[in-house]
Amino acid sequence: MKYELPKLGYKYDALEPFIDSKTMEIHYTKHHQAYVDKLNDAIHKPEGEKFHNMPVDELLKKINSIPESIRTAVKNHGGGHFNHTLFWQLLKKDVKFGGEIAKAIEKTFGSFEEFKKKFSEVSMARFGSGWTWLVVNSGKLEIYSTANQDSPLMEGKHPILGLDVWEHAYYLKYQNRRADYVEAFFNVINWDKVNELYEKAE
Ligand code: MN3
Repeated sequence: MKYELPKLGYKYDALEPFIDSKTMEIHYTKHHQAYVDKLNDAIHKPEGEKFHNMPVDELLKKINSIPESIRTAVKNHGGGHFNHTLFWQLLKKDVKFGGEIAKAIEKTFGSFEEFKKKFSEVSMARFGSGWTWLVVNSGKLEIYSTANQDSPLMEGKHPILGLDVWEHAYYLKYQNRRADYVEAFFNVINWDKVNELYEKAE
């Protein structure tokens, strides 16, 4: 089995003006494609044979049983493939904040505004490249950040919302202004998808 770039499901300009068309195109066709290609290269080495037909989320959950010679490549590129596949599905304009996840966020963080503040602070505090996550960890909501393409799945956490804070995700439009990009992200969160993932994660 070869890992493949999943269908995006919307046009590159669907998230304008918050995430621009050119960034979407390059991010999806170049960056995500490269993670897919390099994951295929790693897993198709002889020592990866046992793992050939394993879905990418399973690879990440079992990262410590992957042979050491290919483990870093699987972590980086498998993580990149999984994280981006999730990220594309989490983006949509004009979706209302609501449902069970809204209740859980208000209960955990006090209010939507407090949640947004914490999520933004964690996004700004990531030095270099990484992701900000809202995860379900042992039944509880948690905001935290991972470096590089590390996935919450590797720690047994269930990601239900994620933000790519690598410069490649925002530099064309926002240059060094990560805070503006994070603010813009809050206009394109697909809360329906977050709700679906939240209900499955419980
Ligand atoms: Mn990216």
